Amino acid sequence: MAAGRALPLLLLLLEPAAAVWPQPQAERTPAGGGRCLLPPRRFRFAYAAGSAVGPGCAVLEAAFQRYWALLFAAARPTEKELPWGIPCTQLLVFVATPGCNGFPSLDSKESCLETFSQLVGRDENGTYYINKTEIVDFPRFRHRGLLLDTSRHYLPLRAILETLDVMAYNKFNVFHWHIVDDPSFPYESMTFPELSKQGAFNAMTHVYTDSDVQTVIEYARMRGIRVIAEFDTPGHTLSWGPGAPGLLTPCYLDKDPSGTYGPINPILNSTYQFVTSLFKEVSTVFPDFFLHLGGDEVDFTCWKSNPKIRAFMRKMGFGEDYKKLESFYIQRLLDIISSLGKGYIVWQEVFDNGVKVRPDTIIHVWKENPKPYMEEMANVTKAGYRALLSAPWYLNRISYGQDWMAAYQVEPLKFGGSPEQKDRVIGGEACMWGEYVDVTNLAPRLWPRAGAVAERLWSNATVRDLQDAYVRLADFRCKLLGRGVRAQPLYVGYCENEFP
Ligand code: CP6
Repeated sequence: MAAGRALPLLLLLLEPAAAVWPQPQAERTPAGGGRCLLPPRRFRFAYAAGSAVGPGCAVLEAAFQRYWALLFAAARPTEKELPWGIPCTQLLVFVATPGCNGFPSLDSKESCLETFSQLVGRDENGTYYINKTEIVDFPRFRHRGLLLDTSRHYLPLRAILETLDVMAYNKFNVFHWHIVDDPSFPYESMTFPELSKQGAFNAMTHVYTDSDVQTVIEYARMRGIRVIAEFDTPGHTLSWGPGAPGLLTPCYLDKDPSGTYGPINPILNSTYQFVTSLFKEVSTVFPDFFLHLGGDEVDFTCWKSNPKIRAFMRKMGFGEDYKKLESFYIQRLLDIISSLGKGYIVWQEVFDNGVKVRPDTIIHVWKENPKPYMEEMANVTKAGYRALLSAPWYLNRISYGQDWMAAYQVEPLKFGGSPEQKDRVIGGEACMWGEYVDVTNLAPRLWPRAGAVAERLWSNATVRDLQDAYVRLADFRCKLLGRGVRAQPLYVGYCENEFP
């Protein structure tokens, strides 16, 4: 994936159209066909005449270098050029809109050297070639995300960066970083260092320092990928407790505190002072306009057991409806985030519980029951909110057989609703929750299965043929092996370049 702000790519390039994953919007072999050869030592990327972006654009220059290396990784330095055939010595890149070194955003146009790289083949003599192909390529949905969970298991920086590489190969453009949760708090906060000191699995080795976070954001930016951090509250916060005394609700057994803790305590002013300071920091560390605020799976048992919370419920006239208490917390949180100048994404419960949210809120649909997720997509968009789909794309779930097919067959707009409602579906995310995943099995569990989601979100709605997808995805998986990614097999078969 090359620049943030570039045009929908039109590659006019010099036999059967090569397999590209995800499938471009249009791909055609011109009459007469033809092939040109790419001499590794002479081949270069360059800017086309009239391009709004030229030499000095760091994002593109870096992409040129990466893709040159990817294309010719296997070329021997001494390789002599073959005297026959038409050589193609440059790929001219034309970028229609100026601007180059900013951060990608929801409105960025995207252009891809990736497509070009997948069209390059190598013949029996080891000569690189590309068949004459016309490609028009642009995404169907603007938000194509992948969630990684670094709380259930810590993922080393290297594993995150490698995942960003493979995301770019798949044209994913959002890294949803579910960075903290109940089991551990690996985010090293400058304002509240005790959070990771007390809450990380290991405060020396299993933390993300400010420099680590900056590395991730910059590495992603160079690949046209946004980083959206999730600090999930008020539930899923057990690991916050030790480093933030008084933040969590003490649970009671009959008349006495039981020693265990529940969700964030929503009835104390100190809670809101704390979240204001924390999110002030988080919103400057993560440059994306959006923060993910979670809001899912709040367990009311502990709140119900606590006499002070029950007294507060009475005072507020909430009766026995703890969803009202949850909404009370979330609304105050959302006001804080708005005052920090950020937009927010929340899990669907926030919408389901009737919290008053800003009209530009994005609702993240993840539940498969009690309501079918497509009904939820219809409801969310009917209420005027933008929606993100994840419910059918839980890659942490595994089963025997080719489960990528079910993910592939999802049609995100297949719900009853107006065209305006359909326009509010901005995309979706594949989720890799971390309960059973760490650095040892992350790559094979993600790839190529996440590719099914990538194609559904990138390619035209008409691209749904399973047999065709199988052939291209199996081929793409072999390309991933060639690029050093431990992608698991789809089914029976082999690759020319099995993993080194
Ligand atoms: N953690 C958080 C989780 C999950 C969610 N939120 C989750 C729920 C069900 C499945 C997988 C993950 N582990 N914070 C739900 C959004 Cl199957």
